[in-house]
Parts: sequence; structure tokens; C-alpha cells
Amino acid sequence: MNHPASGALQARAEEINALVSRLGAPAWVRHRRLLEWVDSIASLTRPARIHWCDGSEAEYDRLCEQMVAAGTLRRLNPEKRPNSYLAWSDPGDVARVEDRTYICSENRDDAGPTNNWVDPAEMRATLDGLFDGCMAGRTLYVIPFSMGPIGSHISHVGVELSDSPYVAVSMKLMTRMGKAVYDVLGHDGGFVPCVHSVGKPLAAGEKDVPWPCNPTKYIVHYPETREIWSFGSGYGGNALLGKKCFALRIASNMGRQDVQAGGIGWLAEHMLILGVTSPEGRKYHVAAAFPSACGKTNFAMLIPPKGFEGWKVTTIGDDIAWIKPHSDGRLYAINPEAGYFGVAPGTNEKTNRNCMASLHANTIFTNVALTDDGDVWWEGMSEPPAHLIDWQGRDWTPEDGKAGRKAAHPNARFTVAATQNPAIDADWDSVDGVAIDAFIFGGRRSTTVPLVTQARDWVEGVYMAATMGSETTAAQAGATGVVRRDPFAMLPFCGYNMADYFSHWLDLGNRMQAGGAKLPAIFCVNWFRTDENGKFVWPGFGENMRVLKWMIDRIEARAGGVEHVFGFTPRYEDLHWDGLGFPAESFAKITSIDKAAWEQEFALHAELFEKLAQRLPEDLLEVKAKLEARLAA
Ligand code: TSX
Ligand code: MN
Repeated sequence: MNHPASGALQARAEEINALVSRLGAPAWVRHRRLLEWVDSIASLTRPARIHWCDGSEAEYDRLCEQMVAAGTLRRLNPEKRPNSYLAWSDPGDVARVEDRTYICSENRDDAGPTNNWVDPAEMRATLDGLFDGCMAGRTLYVIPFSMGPIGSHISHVGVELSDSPYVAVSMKLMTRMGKAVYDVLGHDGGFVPCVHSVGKPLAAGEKDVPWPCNPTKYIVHYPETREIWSFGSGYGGNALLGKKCFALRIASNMGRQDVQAGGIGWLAEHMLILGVTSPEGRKYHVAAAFPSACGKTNFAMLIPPKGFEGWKVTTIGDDIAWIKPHSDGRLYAINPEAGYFGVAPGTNEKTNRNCMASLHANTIFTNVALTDDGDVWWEGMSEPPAHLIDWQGRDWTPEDGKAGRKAAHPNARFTVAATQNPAIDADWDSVDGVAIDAFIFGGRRSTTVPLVTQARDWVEGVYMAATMGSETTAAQAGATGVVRRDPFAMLPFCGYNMADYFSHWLDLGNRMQAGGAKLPAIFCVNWFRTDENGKFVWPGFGENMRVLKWMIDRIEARAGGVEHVFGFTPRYEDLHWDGLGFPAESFAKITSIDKAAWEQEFALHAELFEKLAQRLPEDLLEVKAKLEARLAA
């Protein structure tokens, strides 16, 4: 006790004890910086109380009960949909708000021309004003979560402070949330601080609304200090900050900052991860990037069709992959998430049987319709029932549907734990991740882009991914059928300059190859070519297995293919056709390359490259010139 250091230690301990008692922190929280941060946010936002989430089932059930009482959730019929709930959001809070999403780097050019940017000091001043007292009358939930398997060297921890119980229970389904995270953090482990408020303080005695939110919305990222601040929305990616904000925008920065810190770097990608096991028991893993409305979750849960007896497809993830080089020269991927937050409309027993099975119980639905027997319905699930209550609480009949009024919002969602997926991969929670054999990049294109192409090498693959485009559908904002560039399906999710992101991919490939690594093959796919009558030619869904098998055969140097302008493509006879009558003439329609269409396509690539010109890597311009020369020849 007389040692000089022990007095200082004692003073520190007393300070922590004072913080702990002021904040009501439980015994398992003794992380000084975390306590100080919670204290500072509580001082700013002035909640009525603080709830430290432990992630238990009991806590989940209690919060859901409270939300039922408050009118935020409705308990579904336990006979039809056990332990499941339905939420209807405010009609002005139904989707991510890209025009209100900011990357506040110190330097504007580091955010790049595809992100909204505001000077961080200016943004901090704005947010300080908005967050001042914004949690009045509400509970501040302290939500600790691990993105990735607890204890994995690829995983990272976040802590979200939110005044929304809907966020707290959603984070339980979507991440590894709870007490165990504090064991990883210890007394001084690193975490990404995420501050979220629905932005609707309650005056003394004011009655709450079922879905509080604020017309003013801000989704803000500070990449240098790795912070996330979200104001005004309670919906999806705006509010569940582990997903798009952390696992993509902040993590993409972390993967690149790792290089600046002397590491080899890593990738945070908008990719599903699936396993394919052959009848011989050989297992392969692919990671695939698709823009929205391409059926990513359906592909992640694909069921092999007739003719593929003995083949198995298993899901590691349906939305995000964190990918890191390993000392064996291969790239290993984890799914940082632990649940699915998927679009409900269009999901049915035919398009995705595994998904429908996942949703049989323990699910939170948002903005779908309610049936008269207390179950859920959405467009594309089945024949519409004679009567429903739509997502805005109004009566709905199939007549309304014919008049164009949808029962479920087009962006209606399910939130469910990954463990409910009957096709979950045995290694989905592995701390090592899975070794990636191939990358797939896809888009929705009615013309121009063939069914499948294998890039000749890494740089050509990066070019294909960088120039990806997809046609908008009726479910999206704006005109339909317009091709929008969506590099790597990362346009709304890359947390820094998109041109620097291309360089990061190229450089990582170069570093790995210099170390003797054999990089994954890169493929480009398009399930959506249409014929002269506007009908889809390729049957898609489970039949995409035929394309997957060709890819695996290419990796094993078993399959044939021919070289065309853009790389290698299968001939009709290179695909396994057992169980499907698909004529060679149809195959020709979806693999043909139209020279004039591609000349136009290259002009669109040039437009994208001009936008990114300031920092665009030379290599991509070289690939473009080579491909154009091939097309001209
Ligand atoms: O998810 C889709 N996939 C990937 C599946 C593993 N969808 C749905 C996209 C919207 C989210 C698809 N839609 C796919 C596809 O491969 N292909 C198509 C186009 C299509 C739609 C209907 C039919 C065939 C193709 N056929 C019939 O309706 C009978
Ligand atoms: Mn996504």
C-alpha cells in the first residue's frame, strides 16, 4: 500500500467505481474507455435510463414484450409463426437513405466522387446539436456485438448505443450480441463506437408513437477515427449499425488502413459466401457480389436441381464477407454477420425454399402484410388471400393489388438468425473462416453481358468487377431498366475513394502473387438476359448450379471453354445438362456477344472512369484498351 504506484492505481479504481455506479454498469463491464464513452454520450443525449444488454433470450423476450405493449411490435399467431413479430414502420422510414449518408474524412478526396462528404469538424458541430438531449424520456441501450465469430482473428467488436429497443433485439438476431463480447474486449480492447438515435425525444408525460423517427436523417462515418453516428431513422441499415455502416463502410477503411500500418491488407466486401460439395466430397467456397435486386440471398441458399444428386450447397453468409490473406497463400473469408435481414417480397417456396424454412419461427418481420389468421404475407409469397391488413394498417383485398397498391412495402424485410437456415454451412461460425476458390461478380442485364465469363487473370477480373452494371427494377427508386454502374456492388458501401478501392484490390493481388500465392479465379455472371419478347431465357435459381459446376471444373482444369473478347466462356457442351431441357439455340442467345452493344458498353465504362479519373489506377485503363482492341479485331 505504501508503494508510490499503488496510490495512483487506487485513484483509478475509485474513478472507475464512480463511473460504474453512475451508469449502473453490471459487474461484467469494467472497460474504462467504454465506460467513459457511454458516460459522455449519456451526458449529451440525456436518456431517462441506461440498459446494458446481456444478449440473453430472457432479455430478448422482455424487450419484445415491451414493444408489443408499446404498439411497435405485434405478436404473430404462435400456431402459424411461433415466437415471431411484425413491425410496421413510419411510412417515411422504409429504406436506407443514401443521400443522407456521409463519409467524413479529413480530406474530401479521400471520400471520393461517389460518396457524400462534409468536413468532419462541421459535421460534428451539426450532430452535437441534433444529439443534444435527443434521448429524453427514452432508454439508452448499450449493445455490445462481435462482427464475426467470437475469438476469430478476422473479427472485430463494435458497441452500439441506441435509444431503440427494435435495434437492440434486431442486433441480437443479426450479430453475436451480448456479455461474451466483454470477455473479448477485456479492460482495454478496441471497438468501433456506434451512436444511434431515432431522434424523437419525449417530453415529460408525452405519449410515444409506435415507430419514432425524425424527418431529418444523418448516417455519418468518420473513417480516420472509426466512428459511426446515425440520427433520425430506426430502419435497417440506417439503424443496425453493425451491417452496412461498420461491416462495409468502416471495415473497408480498416482493411486498407492495415496496409498503411504495414500489414498485407484485407477486404470488406458486399458478398455472399457459399460452399459447394461435390458427390465425391470435395468442398469449394465462392464469394459473390451482386447489386440489389439480383437475388443474392437466393443464390446463397441455392438448392441443386434435378441432375445434381449428391451435390450440396451450404450458406456461410448472404450479404457481407470479410476476407483476409493467410500464410498458406490463400484468402480466407468469414461472414461478419449472424443473421439475415432480407427483402421479403418475391421470396417463396420456389425461389428460395431454404429461406422460407428459416422464417418458420423466431423471426421479426417489418412492413409485410398481416393475414386474418395472424400470419404474414407479401407479394410473390403465394396467391393473395381474400383479405389482409397492409403494411400501413389499412384493409387490403386482391382488388387493391390489381389497382397497383401493394400489401407489403417493396422493401419489407425479415430479420432472422442464420442458425435457422437448414442449409447453414458447418464452418459458418469457424474462427479460421473458409478458403475462397472463386469470386463471382454479377449484375441484372437484359442484354450485352453473357451468362458467364472467366477473367484471364486478376487484373482483368478487377476490371470486370469495377465496371459492373445493373438494370434498375420497379422496386427501386427512379426509372426502371436503366443501367447503373455499381462497381463491386459497393457503390453505396465503399467507405473511401472508389478509385483507391480499385487500387487496393489490385495491390493486394500483386502482393499475394509476389508471395507465391495462387489467387482465386474471377467470374462474371448474368442470369437476366431476355429474348425478343422480353422473357428471361435462363431459368435461373437452382439451375444456376450448372454454372457453379462449370466454374469448379474450370478451377480443377477439368472443364472446357473457349476464349472470347472478355475471357473464357463455356461452349454448350461444357455445361452439365442432366435434368434440364435447355436447347443450344437458347444457350447461344444468352452467351452471344454483340459488338455494337459492347462498343456502347465501353463508352459507359469510360464515363465511370472519367468520374474516378483523379486516382484511377493505370492498370484498369490498360485492360480497357486491350479489351477494346480485342473487340475491334
Ligand atoms: O434470385 C434470383 N436468381 C438467383 C437465384 C439463385 N432471381 C430473382 C431476382 C429478384 C430478386 C431471378 N430471377 C433469377 C435468379 O437466377 N433469375 C430470374 C429471372 C427469372 C424469373 C422467372 C423465371 C425464370 C427466370 N421463371 C419462371 O418464372 C417460371
Ligand atoms: Mn446488401
